[in-house]
Amino acid sequence: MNLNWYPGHMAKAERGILEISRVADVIFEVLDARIPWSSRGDYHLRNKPCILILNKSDLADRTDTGCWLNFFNKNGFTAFAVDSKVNNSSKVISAVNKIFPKRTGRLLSVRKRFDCFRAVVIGTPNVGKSSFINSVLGRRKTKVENRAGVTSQNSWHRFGNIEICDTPGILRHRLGPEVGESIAFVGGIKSEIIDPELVAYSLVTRLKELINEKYLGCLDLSLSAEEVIENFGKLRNFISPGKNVDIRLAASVFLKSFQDGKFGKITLERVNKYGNT
Ligand SMILES: Nc1nc2c(ncn2[C@@H]2O[C@H](COP(=O)(O)OP(=O)(O)OP(=O)(O)O)[C@@H](O)[C@H]2O)c(=O)[nH]1
Ligand SMILES: [Mg+2]
Repeated sequence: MNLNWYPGHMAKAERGILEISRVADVIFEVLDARIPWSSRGDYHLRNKPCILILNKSDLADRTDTGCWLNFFNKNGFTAFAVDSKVNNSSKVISAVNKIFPKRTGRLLSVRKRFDCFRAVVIGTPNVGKSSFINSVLGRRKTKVENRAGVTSQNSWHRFGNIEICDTPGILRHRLGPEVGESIAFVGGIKSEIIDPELVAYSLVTRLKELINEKYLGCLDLSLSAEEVIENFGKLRNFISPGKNVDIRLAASVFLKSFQDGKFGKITLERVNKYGNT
């Protein structure tokens, strides 16, 4: 699958993140819990402390999420899992307290306008950065949509004595094909620049590698990727005027169904393949 992973505006967005990190006390890097490896940016943002947040944990396999948290924690990160559909303020306060035990305790209690703590939220497009900020603020302050590239500029928000900055999603410059595929599977690459059929076939292939059972819901994984998508289209009655299955539509709906968790809680990357624990 050959996609243009790195559209021109990404270089600008990446420079923007480097610039904003200058004023950060801490970076919150939001990952998609279904692809913790591929959604990691590995940016070196002025050596600021970085907290990893495995978001969309409600859509990921609970055991895999536990393994990834162990892996990251063992490798020196503070990492925790969240579902941004619920309030996450206490998780953020305890993670920040862990990194800055003295300073934050004082900052959170004093609540003075200029005595604040700055957190910059970064991550791959569509991982849920803006949703995560809303879940910390307890209010819908940032724009959230289910597509990559919704946030186009930095915006600061206040939560007690924490100032928290939302930023546009960024993609790493050199993505290997497998990383790029993973990001496409969870909707992190603009739909205009992907071929839904190729992405859907690759996703079926990934699911076949991961899942030992023959069936995943209505999907018979013993069939070829093309047959799985064709059958999915037949089941949904996506028939084009020539009486054939509308494969493009079937592939698009298949991807959306996976992204919305309709096939269950599935993590697409296992820690034992990527990291030595
Ligand atoms: N199920 C579930 N959906 C989530 C969660 N967090 C975010 N979403 C959904 O994911 C989609 C993207 O969320 P955003 O917050 O806009 O993601 P973003 O990272 O800010 O995206 P960009 O600004 O485009 O980079 C939206 O449809 C959210 O409702 C979560 O924890 N669980
Ligand atoms: Mg956003």
